[in-house]
Amino acid sequence: LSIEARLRQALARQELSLHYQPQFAADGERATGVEALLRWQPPGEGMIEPARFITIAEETGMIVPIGAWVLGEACRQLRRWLDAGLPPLRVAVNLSARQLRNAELVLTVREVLAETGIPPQLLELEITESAVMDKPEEAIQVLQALKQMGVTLAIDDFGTGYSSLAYLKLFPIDHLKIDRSFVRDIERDPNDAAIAVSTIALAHSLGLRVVAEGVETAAQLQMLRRHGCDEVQGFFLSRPLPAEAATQFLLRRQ
Ligand code: G
Ligand code: G
Ligand code: MN
Ligand code: NA
Repeated sequence: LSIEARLRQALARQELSLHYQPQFAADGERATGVEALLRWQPPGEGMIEPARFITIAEETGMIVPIGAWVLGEACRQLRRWLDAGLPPLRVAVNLSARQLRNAELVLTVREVLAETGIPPQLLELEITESAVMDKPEEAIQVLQALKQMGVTLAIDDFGTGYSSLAYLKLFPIDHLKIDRSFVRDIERDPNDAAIAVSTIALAHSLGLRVVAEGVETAAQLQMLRRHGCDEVQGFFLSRPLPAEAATQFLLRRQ
């Protein structure tokens, strides 16, 4: 079977699932949301990480139906959490460039929101800097349509692509996620520290909230907090968890 056919089968046979990585207010205490991360578990095989199939899913276009499933599943999970009495938290879903260019994205999001009845602002869509900068004039229209529905929009992997905050300000973005490559050496490398700190300051001056990803140590967390980073995500706080473990985690942290 081609990988495209295997992916099609994976979707039909429910071999895909989502793991959820909690995000926290910068104090590291209160969970503010989760990022949904795709996993593929073919029967009798080990878990296949997205790094090994996302590119192929994008190239073949399979990311469009897979991405629609991810949007639906993430919102259904949030519905279950809200119904279980958890305080409102955001669920963040990664979108690929291919999805952003697909005419049906806006419709898919509208349908998922209607079906699950979750407050639109609790759905966060993460779009990489390179995906929006690929065809900025097309991206801006899609993002505006999504924003009109009330969803939260985030730029993912910020700092790894080519864009300026001034340009990004033209997009209806709410959050900026500092790429983990700048967080990794934030204590040792003055350049990385300067990039993180000035990104936080500039983002704030433009009215954007900042999420730092890849926080792996207490010292990184402390430094980010000291410089006013709003939210944090990373292995130090929690790894991505299967739905059931994420539920237990969130119930303990509420
Ligand atoms: O979960 P992990 O760190 O292995 O994710 C690797 C990459 O796959 C990340 O860049 C992440 O954004 C991407 N990814 C994870 N889940 C999804 C998804 O549902 N859709 C898309 N488009 N990308 C995803
Ligand atoms: O590109 P994106 O930011 O969507 O990538 C998310 C990926 O980052 C997930 O696959 C997740 O497993 C991974 N990740 C999350 N937290 C950490 C961390 O603290 N350190 C590292 N190295 N990877 C992380
Ligand atoms: Mn992401
Ligand atoms: Na990222």
